[in-house]
Amino acid sequence: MSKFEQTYIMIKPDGVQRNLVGAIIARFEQRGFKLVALKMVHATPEHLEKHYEDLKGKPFFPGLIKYMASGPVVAMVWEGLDAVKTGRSMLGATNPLASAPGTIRGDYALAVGRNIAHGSDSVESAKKEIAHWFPEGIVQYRSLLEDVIFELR
Ligand code: IDP
Ligand code: MG
Repeated sequence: MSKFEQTYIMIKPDGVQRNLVGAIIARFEQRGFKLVALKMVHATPEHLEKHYEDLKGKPFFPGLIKYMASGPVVAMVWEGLDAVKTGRSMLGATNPLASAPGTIRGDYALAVGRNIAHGSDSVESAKKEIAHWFPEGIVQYRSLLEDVIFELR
């Protein structure tokens, strides 16, 4: 297991349709995070209901599942210092109207129900989400940039 935290980041169907996959990946790469898993999936409603099980009962839940199942998503795991919290701050607020410019949602989105990307909200949910989307496991490798990006010694 790596000494660094991992977070589950997912480009939602609107982000894929709008050709934002490369731009979003570039932000995580440029920030200094290491990509340890990546795939495109057209998820089933059942898989998405499990991913969003904490939101079952919310009035927007059926619409959320329909939106997320409407097309493929890009599922990723990014690793690095404080990956969960920093991933969330790079995404911006849930409602893009409240997201600061410079964040992913603040730069690319306008509607809460079409907010481009997902990021885990805690280390515990990151672990659950990574296991849910990558049951096959993630990739282990040493980034040669680690010595440059982090104060390891
Ligand atoms: P998060 O994605 O910022 O963690 P959550 O509260 O976990 O926000 O909600 C999950 C997703 O559900 C949001 O990203 C958004 O796509 C959708 N959502 C949240 N609140 C609303 C709403 O009030 N209307 C429509 N969709 C919503
Ligand atoms: Mg959430």
